[in-house]
Amino acid sequence: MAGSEVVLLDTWASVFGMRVRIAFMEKSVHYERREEDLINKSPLLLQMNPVHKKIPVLIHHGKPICESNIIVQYIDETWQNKPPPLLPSDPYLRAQARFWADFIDKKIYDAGRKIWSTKLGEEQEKAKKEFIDCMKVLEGQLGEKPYFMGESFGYVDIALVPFYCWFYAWEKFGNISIEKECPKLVAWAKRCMERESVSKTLPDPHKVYEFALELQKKLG
Ligand code: GSH
Repeated sequence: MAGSEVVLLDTWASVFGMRVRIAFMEKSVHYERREEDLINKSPLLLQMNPVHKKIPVLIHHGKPICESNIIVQYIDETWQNKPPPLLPSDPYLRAQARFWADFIDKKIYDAGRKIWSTKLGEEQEKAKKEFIDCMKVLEGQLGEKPYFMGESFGYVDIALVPFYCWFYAWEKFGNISIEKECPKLVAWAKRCMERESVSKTLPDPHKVYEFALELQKKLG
C-alpha cells in the first residue's frame, strides 16, 4: 500500500468501477488504479471489503470506502474544492438524485443481467419486458432535460451512463433495440459520451459483448 494515498480496486468491465473512474476524471483527481481478478481476489480486496468482497473499493489514506454510489458521494465531498460539483447543493434535489441512483442500482443491473443470463423463451421475454419498462421510467424522468438533474452532468448521469457500454450486449442477447424503445435515453447517453470522462472510461461495447459471452459460457 505504500506510495499512493488514493487507490482504486477495480475491474475493467465493471459498471460500478466505471462510476468511480468517471467521477475522478470529472474532478481531475489523480489516483492509482489496480485491476482485480475476481476469480482470485487479492488479500488487499478481502481485507478492505470484508463484508461484500466486491470491487470497487476506494482506499484513501489507507482507509476503505465501499459501494460505488457511496464512493462517488465521498469523492464529491472530499474534493469539493475541485469543480464540477457532482451532487446538487439543494437538500431536496440531493435527495432526488440519490433516489434515482438507488433506482438504477435496484432495477437496471438485475434487469439487464437477466437478459443475458436467462434462456430463450418465456423467462427471457419477461426479463426483456422488465428491463424495457425500467428504461422507460428513466426516460420519463429525464424528459426533455439534457442531463438527469437538469443542465449539468452529475451524480445520476454517472450512476447510469456506464451501462451504455452494455447496451450492445443486451441488444444482441435479447434481440431488442434500446434506441427504438427509448430514443431520448440513447440521445442522452450519446451526449454523455461527448465528455472525455465518459468516452475515455467506457470500454468498447464489442469487447463487453465478448466478455458477456464468456461469462454466459462459464455460468452454463
Ligand atoms: N453495489 C455494489 C457497488 O455499487 O459497488 C456492486 C459491486 C459489484 O457487484 N461488484 C462486482 C464484484 O466485485 C463486479 S461488477 N463481484 C465479485 C463477487 O461478487 O464476488
